[in-house]
Amino acid sequence: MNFPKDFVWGVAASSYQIEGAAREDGRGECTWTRFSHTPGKVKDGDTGDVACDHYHRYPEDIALMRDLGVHSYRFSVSWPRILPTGRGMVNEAGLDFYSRVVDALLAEGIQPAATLYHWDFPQALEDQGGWTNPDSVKWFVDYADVVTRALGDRVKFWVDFNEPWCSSMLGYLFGQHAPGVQDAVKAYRAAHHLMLAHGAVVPVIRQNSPGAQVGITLNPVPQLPATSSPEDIRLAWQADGFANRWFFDPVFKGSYPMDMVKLLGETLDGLDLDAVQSAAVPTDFLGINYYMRWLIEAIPGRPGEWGSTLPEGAELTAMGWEVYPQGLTDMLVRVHRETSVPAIYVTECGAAYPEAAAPVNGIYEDPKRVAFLKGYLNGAALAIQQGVPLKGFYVWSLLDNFEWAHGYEKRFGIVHVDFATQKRTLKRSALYFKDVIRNGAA
Ligand code: IFM
Repeated sequence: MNFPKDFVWGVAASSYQIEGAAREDGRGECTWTRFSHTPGKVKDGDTGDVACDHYHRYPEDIALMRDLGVHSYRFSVSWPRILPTGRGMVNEAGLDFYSRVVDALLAEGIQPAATLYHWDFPQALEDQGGWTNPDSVKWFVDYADVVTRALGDRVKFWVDFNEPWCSSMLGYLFGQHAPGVQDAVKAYRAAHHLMLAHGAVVPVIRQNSPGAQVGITLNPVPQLPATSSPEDIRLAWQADGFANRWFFDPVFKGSYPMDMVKLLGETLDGLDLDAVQSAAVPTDFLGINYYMRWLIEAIPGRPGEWGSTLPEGAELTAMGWEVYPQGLTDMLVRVHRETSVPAIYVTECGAAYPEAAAPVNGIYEDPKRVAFLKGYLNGAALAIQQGVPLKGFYVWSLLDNFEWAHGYEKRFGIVHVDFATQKRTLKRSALYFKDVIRNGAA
């Protein structure tokens, strides 16, 4: 499958997952530091304190990117590294770190693609309610203003939020992510403020970074009925409302889906739902992070409740997510059909697989990841053939890293990291991706 000549090939990562240096050079505490240091929250008690030590090793990591030939690197900025208490005093050392990273990327001809919020929220602001506090909109815009003023002359691709579904629902509803709250009212408040913050921040980024492309990254998950029963079909649409439409509708229509508003009822009490109009601010692109689909089935004996299941014999990654590349094609086509966004980027796609025992001739063999990438890249190419304005694809992730509540056990990297020594070793998938980039074909 061939890709357009100007297609952007990239790798992606995020601050808390790779940087480490959690207490260095004035960085403030983030919710993930607090959460991961709370016993029982993260597998094996792992934390991001050191992670891949990218804070010190970024020159080596950028050299790896250069050798692979990637065009763009999607990284995120750590809010408490810039503003240790979330607002007020700016930590110049934090800004300087990202400035050095950006300069080093540009020196290698790699375009920086910066995400402003990939989940490392300042703990000092969480103590004031975090995203459930209406002031969070202003806190975020002020932080974004500082970052985009400092880097906006050189960074010309900005993602404001990464996966607001995860920030609100995993963080405040299911409690699997920091800050570990389990409260539906708070989750929908957080989601609402994230949407308002998106609407408010886009013009600020545009002002500070003239000519930049600005967008948001969502993580749509196809919600398909497990059977043709009317109840499964009805519940799959509800699941779609929960996972997809609750975020897509604000961003592209300026409203919440009415069926969900009715269903959620008093959970939404006190929210000015009409204010979400402001989230439908024009953007230059939409980022899609794509990993899985859910098959929705009614739970017997619990009317109106649904769960997700897997097709018989499904091939799974180490996360237990089904390998189903057609889902990417279908989702890209749907998003293109239902929104007017001029460009779409896959800002993350990749897979975790168990670590190979040892490298052979200096390479970790990871045939399943190679097959995964091939399948999903073909899925992306099929979407382009169907008219989707897909402009780039970022593999998640360059390095094995801190996979949130799973700690270091789940390895997504195309480059292996030995966390005891910090040695980086290529996996076969990195070489495969290098060929894809060189040939413009998967
Ligand atoms: O590691 C995460 C990333 O931080 C956000 N998107 C999904 C990835 C894999 O779970």
